[in-house]
Amino acid sequence: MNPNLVPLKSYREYPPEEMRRRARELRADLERRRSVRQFADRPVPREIVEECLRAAGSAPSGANLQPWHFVVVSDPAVKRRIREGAEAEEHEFYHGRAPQEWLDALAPLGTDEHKPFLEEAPYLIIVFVRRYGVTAEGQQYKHYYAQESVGLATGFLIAAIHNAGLASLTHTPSPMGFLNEILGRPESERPFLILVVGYPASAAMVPDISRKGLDEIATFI
Ligand code: IYR
Repeated sequence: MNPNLVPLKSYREYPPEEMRRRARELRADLERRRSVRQFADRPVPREIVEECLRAAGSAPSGANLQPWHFVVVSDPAVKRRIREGAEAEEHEFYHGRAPQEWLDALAPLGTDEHKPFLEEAPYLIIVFVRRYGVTAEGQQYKHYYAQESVGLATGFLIAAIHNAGLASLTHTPSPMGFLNEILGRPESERPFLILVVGYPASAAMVPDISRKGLDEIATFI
């Protein structure tokens, strides 16, 4: 097949000073983002979530196969079932499944098996990896770098939600198979994570953490 190429029209170059300013401003704004575990029950307009999902859907992916699916849950009854499923798994995790080293690493965060935010936040976005594609005719085809691609889309989503002025939490009860059942997703899809989305509670507390400096995370050669 011949490549199907069109001229690059969307690229914008900025003068160096503007480039510096933009790089600095986005860095400073992303540094303000914190994972939040206490949410207000204030509603969030659905269009905001839709726009953030469109941003996520613009992420690069292996062979542009876009191997992601996002299930947006606002129905209180479904949120409750997800909370129940997650808390059952988390109970196992905190009372036996997790090695002590893992529990020690989590201790500064103050997390436990109770996950009220799964009912309190207005939206749960369950991100699924489509392990393979299925055509309209039911033919299966391979996805490439599916995990990596969905990780990239999730990063875009988290940044878009932050940029819109909302808080989020990446939540990964393990194992997450119960989400397929509750949400009616096929065996071809694997839950990647739950993104909890909403306004932070007015008295929300967050762990007192810091980020590694550039010297620690990057090497220039
Ligand atoms: N899934 C558990 C444990 C947990 C694991 C990691 I890695 C974290 O960064 C935070 C929590 C929970 O949500 O409590």
